[in-house]
Parts: sequence; C-alpha cells; structure tokens
Amino acid sequence: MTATSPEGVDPVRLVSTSPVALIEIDNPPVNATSQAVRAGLLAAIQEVGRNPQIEAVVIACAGKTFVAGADIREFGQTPREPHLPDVINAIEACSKPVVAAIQGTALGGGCEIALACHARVAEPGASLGLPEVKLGLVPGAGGTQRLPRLIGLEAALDLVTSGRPVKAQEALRLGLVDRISSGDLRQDATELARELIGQPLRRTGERSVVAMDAETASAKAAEIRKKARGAEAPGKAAELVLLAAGLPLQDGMARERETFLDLRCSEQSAALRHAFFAEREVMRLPGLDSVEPRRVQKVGIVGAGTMGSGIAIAFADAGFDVRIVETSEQALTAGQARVADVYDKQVASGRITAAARDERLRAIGYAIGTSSLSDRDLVIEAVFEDLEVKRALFRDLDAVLPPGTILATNTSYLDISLIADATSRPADVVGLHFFSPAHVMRLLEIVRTDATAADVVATGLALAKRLRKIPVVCRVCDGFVGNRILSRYRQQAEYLLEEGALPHEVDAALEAFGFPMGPFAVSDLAGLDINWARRKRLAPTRDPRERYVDIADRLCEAGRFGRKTGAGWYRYEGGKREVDPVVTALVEESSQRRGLTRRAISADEIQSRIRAAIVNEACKILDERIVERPLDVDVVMMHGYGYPAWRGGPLFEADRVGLQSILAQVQERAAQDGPGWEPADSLINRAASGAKFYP
Ligand code: T1G
Repeated sequence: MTATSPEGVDPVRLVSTSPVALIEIDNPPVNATSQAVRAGLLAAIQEVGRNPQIEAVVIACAGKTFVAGADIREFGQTPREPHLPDVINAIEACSKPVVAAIQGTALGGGCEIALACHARVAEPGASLGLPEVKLGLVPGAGGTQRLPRLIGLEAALDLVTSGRPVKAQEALRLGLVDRISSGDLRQDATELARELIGQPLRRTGERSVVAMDAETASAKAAEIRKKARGAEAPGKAAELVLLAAGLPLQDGMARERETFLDLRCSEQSAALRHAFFAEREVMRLPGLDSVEPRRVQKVGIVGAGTMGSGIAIAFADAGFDVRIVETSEQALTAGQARVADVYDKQVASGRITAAARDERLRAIGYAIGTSSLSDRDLVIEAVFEDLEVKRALFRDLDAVLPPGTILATNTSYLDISLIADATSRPADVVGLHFFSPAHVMRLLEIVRTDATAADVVATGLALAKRLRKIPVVCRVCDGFVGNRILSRYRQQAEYLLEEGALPHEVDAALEAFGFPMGPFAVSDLAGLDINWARRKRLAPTRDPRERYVDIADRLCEAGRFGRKTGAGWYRYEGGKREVDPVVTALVEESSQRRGLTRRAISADEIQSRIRAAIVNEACKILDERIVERPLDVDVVMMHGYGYPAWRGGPLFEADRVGLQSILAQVQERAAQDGPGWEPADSLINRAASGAKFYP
C-alpha cells in the first residue's frame, strides 16, 4: 500500500482509524516530497477513498515541520511518477473530507498539498508559503491556481511572486488556514475533519477567482518584473496567477506545469539552487566537524554605536544574555536609544509584539567600562576602526576576562593578528565581521588568525547558526573576502569614470546587472570617509606604479561624504539622489589630468569589466587560501554585497560565462591598469585546463 524510500523505510503511513483516519508523512529532515513520499501519499489517499470505515482523513507530518516542498535535490534528475500535481489533484478529488495539520513550515509543494485539502489547521508558530521563485521556479503543483481561489488575486500575487511565507495569524486572516490549533494540533485537525463529515466538500479548485481589471493587472505585473531586477521567475509567476481568473483549474495547471518544467531547466534556477545549498554548505568547514564549540550564553559588546547596537540586537533576538559597555553615560544612553528605536519600529510594523520587544530589551544590559564584562563567555568589540584603539582595548579585556572567554573583533579590514598580539591569549581571538545593519544582514565573516584555536572557529559557526546568520570562515588579509573584492571593483569603476563613464551610468549598468545598488550609490550610503581613511592608511605602502584615481579623495577633501553630508558622488535634495554637475566636472577634469579622451562606455563593457575584476580578485583570494572553497566567495558576494543570487555568485557564473573570456578581459586590464591587476594564477590555470569552479 505504501512506497518505500531508498533507505527502505516507508515515508508515508496510513492509520485507518474510524471515522477519521490519519496519513502521516515521515521523511526527515523536512518531509520533502521525494518520489517515495509522492507514491506513498497517492496510495494512502486512494485507500482512504476505498475504505468504507474511513469517513474523513487528516494529513500530518512527523518531526518539526509539515512538508517543506519538493525535494530540491531531485530537480537535476528526470521527473519520476507519480508527479506531485497528480497526487495533489487526487487529494482534492477525494470523496471524503481531507484536513491538513500544519506545524513548522508548509512551503512549496507542502503548501500546495495543504491548498488541495478541504481544510487546514495550523499551529500558532507555523508558516505557509510558495518560495519557488527563490529557486528560479514557479509553483509546479497547482499553487498559482489554487492560492488565488482561496485568498484572492491580490494577496496571491504578493505571496507567489515574493516567495515570502506568512505566519499562522496572517494565514488565518487571509483565509489560507481555517483554524489555529489551541493545543493538540492533530486532535484539533481530527475534530475539524469530523465536523466536515457529511458536509459538502470545499474543493479549492472549484472556487472561482474575482478577476482584476486588465490595466491594474498589467501594472502589477510590470511592477513585479521591475522589482525582480533581472530574475525571470517572479514575472512568470505573476502571469500564471493572473491566468487563474480566466481559466478552469486544469487548464491553468497545465500552463503552470509547462512554465515550471521550462524554468527547472533554466540557468537562473540552477544558479539559485546552487545558492540555496551553498549557504548551507558554508556552515560545514572541512576538519571542524568533530570540534566541540565552547558554550556561549553571556555576550558582552564594547561600543554602542550603529554596529555595536545592531550586534546586541542580533544576539538578544537569538535569546542570548547581552551586556553593552561604553566609556561614557552619554554614549551609552545614545546606544540604548538606538536599540529601543529599532524595536519600537518593529512593533509599529507588526513584526514583533510589544511583549516580545520588552523581553528583548530586558535581555540587554548596559554598563560603563569593561570591568562589568568579567562574567562574559564572549566579548565582541565594535569600537572606532583604528588599530591602536583596538589593541589597547584588547589589552584591557585580556586583563578583565576569565580564561576561556572568546575575544572577538568586528573590524572590517584591520589585521586581526596584530590585535591578537596585544593579548596573552591569541588562540581565543577571532574576527566576527558583521554587516550593517547587523541585526538584519545575514552574512557573518568569521576571520581566523594563524593562532585562532579550532574550537573558537567552531564556536563562531555555532553562534552563526543560533543567530540565523550565514557564516563564511576566512583568514586575515586586507578587507578579508567581501571588502577586499569590493575595493577592487570600486577601483575598476573609477577607471571607467576616467575613461568616459559617469557615476550614474556605472551604477545604472550594475543595477541592470542585478545589484540592488551601484558602487557609487553604495559609497554615498556607507559614507565616503570610511574608505578615505583606509586609502590614507594604505598610501605609504601603495605601489607608485598603480593606477590611482583621486576623485573620491577630492570629494572627501570638499567634505562630500555622501548622504550624511547631503552630497557625495551624487547630491541629495530632500532625500532624492540627483546627478551633480560638480561631480561631472571633477570626473572630466580627472580624465584630462590622466590625458584620456573620454568615450561613451556601454553597459555591457561596464558589466564585463566589473565582473572580471571580481572574479580575478576572488581567484587571488582562493590562491592565498584566505578561504577554502569557491562557494565561500560566492556566498559572501551574494549575501554581503548584493551579487544577484539568480547568477549564483561570481564564480558559479564565471563557469557559465567561460574563464577564457574572463581571462582575456583581465589580461587586457592588466596591460592598462598596471600592478594589482595581474591575472591570478588559478584563473590562468583554470582557463588553460578548462577546470571549472563547480565541476
Ligand atoms: N529539498 C531538499 N532538501 C531540503 C529542502 C528541500 N525542499 N529543504 C531543506 N532541505 C535540507 C537542507 O538542504 C538541509 O540539508 C536540511 O534540509 C535542513 O534545512 C512542486 C517545485 C524548510 C525553512 O524552497 O526554506 O516545492 O544541509 O538547514 O534552517 O511547487 O530548509 O542538513 O544536508 O534550511 O530549519 C520549495 C526550502 C521547494 C523550502 C527549514 N521549498 N527549505 O529551515 O533547516 S520547490 C523550499 C527551507 C517546490 C513545488 C515546488 C528551509 C526550511 P543539510 P535547513 P532550517
């Protein structure tokens, strides 16, 4: 009656209790609808239909979550029957009431199974969604057709094209679930199933959809495509959802299936599936899997500025005991206000309740001076980005903190070995480089020196998991991984200015490439003064032969630090970013000083030169063993610097573009731009041998 998975265990079992039976799916870790699950589910629902003792049935899952979707690992293989749409149609067609009991997440195919049930009960903490667009797909088993039939076109467009999950309360409000369980989920679902016995069956597929007027529909579709910034799935998903208003269910599902199968073979979906698994693979560093992390519950943060307060919030959100210290009451009060402001905004937006805010505010203590940190398991500094300031602080902390406490620095690019050398315990020193805003950005660079103990690195990885961060372990170099690559491609962007482009043209080309913002707009947001300080620090060691562009220095000398001063690469009137003729004049004058005749530069040239700069620097980072794997670089660039995930990250994409063409770009630039732009050894070798980053 039920199929068996490769391991020989039945992932689906039918408990033929009367009058309400139970179909339980048990396919760890997330009850994905593997072939065996699909076959078992189909057999079970067919048995329910045949067995006169059974008058209704509940579909439930073992473990922590309902079905979290189709098995993504199967996508590279030929689809095997029974196909999920057929199983789901059989559930909806069942002559007896079928109720879904949802805990954890009902995502993708799991949500589609729930949609085909005749009713849905969810635990208070459950969430439901159709995240297929995040994999470069559209729902492939009725989601685009049944969801609008249940919650209407507008709400369905939002959920299907954004891929965002909704929590139980919102799902109840939308009509996506019928009840929220007050205690025993399966008992509540069984109770509802019993109530439905003998009642007309509420088949989602038989409901009609109120159409949207053509003008509104096309405007919404256009807005969705624009927001997708080059990703094709959201636009396709919008088209399918809008079709639901005009087509019978099976016709709509046929169109959906056709689109799904097309996208499943697309480069964008391959890239997004790579991104999905890469951000999990980075958690596992070769050689660390048997190393026990240290216990961390009490966390100290030195510095209550933007970064320090953001880091404090990240730890408080994850249930840690947090204490922030500063050097003055004024600075501490300002930090406390920053923290309160973030949480108040989250309450105002409905993201958290006032009670949750109060609980997290209670988890964060404040004090003056480092003496109050003597009970901490981990202390993170987020003070002024100056090496001597950090060394002095770590000397102080070394004297205050008990043995075993980990000392972490949030520095963006200073040499952590030099900071560690200021202590008697370099093995306990590590870099935890958060990205601003620290309570939002998921990337965390864990920077190990040659002295950092293995269990300290393992502790960083364990912390990242608890913080719901995406960790990349790297070694010390200027800028580690992300900032080092960023400064390199910013340089190439400035060369493009001297040769004929203007800041807004470079930014537009990279936004068309899929970056959320171009490098000059990002600089204005972050503040030009941060990198100005870095360039001045590096000036004494800069190779005089290096092609150095001083436009940014001249902007800084004029006090143009970006948004915060009302002008930088752009000028800002009422918060609106505008091209500034002053900057255009500076750029043109820079070309003259360089003796260059300005020329029009295409978006294609801008994009390919920036990508080549990124790939080449990434290869150097790999050659120097700053990171161990290409996926480490791809994850940093996607999660810290906005490299479009539908391209899979720079190295995944380099395989597709072809390393020979990228090497040719790099060699051309090396001839023009001098030291620092030589092709990386591994780029030359891979281009010659045809070896891919992802074989
Ligand atoms: N298929 C295969 N493996 C999966 C998987 C999936 N759908 N989801 C998770 N895993 C693995 C994951 O790689 C990891 O493995 C382990 O499970 C734990 O995951 C027909 C076509 C459910 C919110 O996109 O969002 O349905 O690293 O570390 O943090 O229309 O996993 O341990 O070896 O993420 O608790 C749509 C994707 C598929 C959901 C749990 N569904 N998954 O998060 O654990 S397409 C999704 C998630 C589809 C239909 C279409 C999360 C989670 P390993 P984890 P978590």
